Amino acid sequence: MPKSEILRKKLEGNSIIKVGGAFDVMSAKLVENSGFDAIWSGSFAISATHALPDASILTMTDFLNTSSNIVDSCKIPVIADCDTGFGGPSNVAHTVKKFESAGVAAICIEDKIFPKQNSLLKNGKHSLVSEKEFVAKILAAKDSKTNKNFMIIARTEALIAELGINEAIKRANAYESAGADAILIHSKKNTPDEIFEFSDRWNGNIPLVVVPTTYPTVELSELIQNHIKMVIFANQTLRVAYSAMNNLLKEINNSERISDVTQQMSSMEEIFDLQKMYEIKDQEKTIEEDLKKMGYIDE
Ligand code: SPV
Ligand code: MG
Repeated sequence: MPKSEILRKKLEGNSIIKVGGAFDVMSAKLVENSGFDAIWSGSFAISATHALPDASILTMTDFLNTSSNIVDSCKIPVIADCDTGFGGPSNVAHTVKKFESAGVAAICIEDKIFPKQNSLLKNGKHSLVSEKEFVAKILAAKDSKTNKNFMIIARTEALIAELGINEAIKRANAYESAGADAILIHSKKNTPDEIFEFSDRWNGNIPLVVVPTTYPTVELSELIQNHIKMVIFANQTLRVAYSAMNNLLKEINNSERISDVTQQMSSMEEIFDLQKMYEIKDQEKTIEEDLKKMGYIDE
């Protein structure tokens, strides 16, 4: 079954969908192997791997390359964070074409002004485009897609911009009417209260998606009770990778021998497994047998 169909079926099902954040193929494989439903290829984490700000600095092609590599190596659906859609409606249309043909299951676009800054940046620039301008982007996205299961997740930053619940509801309604397949409602508060007030007051029919980075004590059961259909753990993999590497490097640099840090690392075997090293060995054997049969190698 195509990955876009897998994701759509899951969204129509009863369980909450758990999405793990990834920033490259290795982290995406770990998300998949840990049993998550889908992979989030997020702008914050991918920008961080280039040591660049999450501020529309990397290009559409940079994000596409990462998502496309992940799609090629993973079986579960990939949801690509496409920021503001990299420009106006024509840029969104082009983005949809490229991500859809790369095998991505869904893209997420947000109603911030380009260039955007990360939603959780203190004193960040969080201005929004008008509702009409963002509706035009959703219309362009819908018009450009060819696979009916490919999804457009519309993300409103109304709460990030501190415009209040009424504005968030108004925009979410407009985005649903324009044909969005789901609404991502984002918050930078350290409790889920405004998210739950939003979900309580919203009467739409499409699923709600959240990213609980700043309210991490929220429990899965509370999200379910409050009609949240998808939860994205956007950046925890990036942050743990950063801290694990940083701690290890400090220790190695202060140590006489690397055996001091062996316990903290994966084994070589685990990495061979990830990179399918033994498939190459099997392939070599098959080729050798064929070469023997063909008389190139003596039996
Ligand atoms: C990302 O992971 O890139 C996101 C979520 O868009 S946030 O960093 O909270 O903006
Ligand atoms: Mg992002």
